[in-house]
Amino acid sequence: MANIFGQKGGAIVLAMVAVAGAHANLVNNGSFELGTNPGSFTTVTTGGSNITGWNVTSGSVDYIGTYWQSADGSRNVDMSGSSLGRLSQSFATVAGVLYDVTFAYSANPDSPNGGLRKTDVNIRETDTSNLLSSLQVTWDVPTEGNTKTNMKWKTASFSFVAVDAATTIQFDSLATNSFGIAVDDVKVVQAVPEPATIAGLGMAAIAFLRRKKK
Ligand SMILES: [Ca+2]
Repeated sequence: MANIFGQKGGAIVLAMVAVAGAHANLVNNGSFELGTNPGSFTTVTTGGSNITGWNVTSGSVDYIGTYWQSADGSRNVDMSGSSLGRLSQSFATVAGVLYDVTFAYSANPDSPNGGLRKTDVNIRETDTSNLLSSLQVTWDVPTEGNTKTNMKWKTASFSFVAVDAATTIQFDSLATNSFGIAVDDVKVVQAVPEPATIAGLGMAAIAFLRRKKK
């Protein structure tokens, strides 16, 4: 290892270990807290700009305020407004880098019995719309027993490798009109190396520095 790391190399490894885990959220307004005050809730149709940073590119979504509990802060989104909604945002990425996507989800507690609420979360290369990764979440309200005051939010996560300088996250409601999956607290961050890898890097750097002091 000493042959690989010069004196400056060892310092760089230590600096990398120090910043691991501090990657910023690449999604703008991932908790939906910024935008036109929805009050109880506001239906946002295609082209609507009520939700800062996010575009409704098909159908409609409900921008939820006080109508039901949020996972984070005081606003979230029902992916089915008066029709199946599509909500998207493009963000900067680096080709070849692994990113982790996490978000909170529940479903409209007013959903009638029968039929799963469904939403696909698609990650696409922005300029080509090529699909890079996808996750489908489903929710059965009678089974989960969530209510407006206790939404029983869950967390979902998946990963993708970027292929270009811009990537799009796209939520696509699949079921059902007016009663959809609720989403909140959307985050995309550069993946952090596994703890064992970080520890290994740190140990290698420390061992190297100890050798240098002799
Ligand atoms: Ca929120």
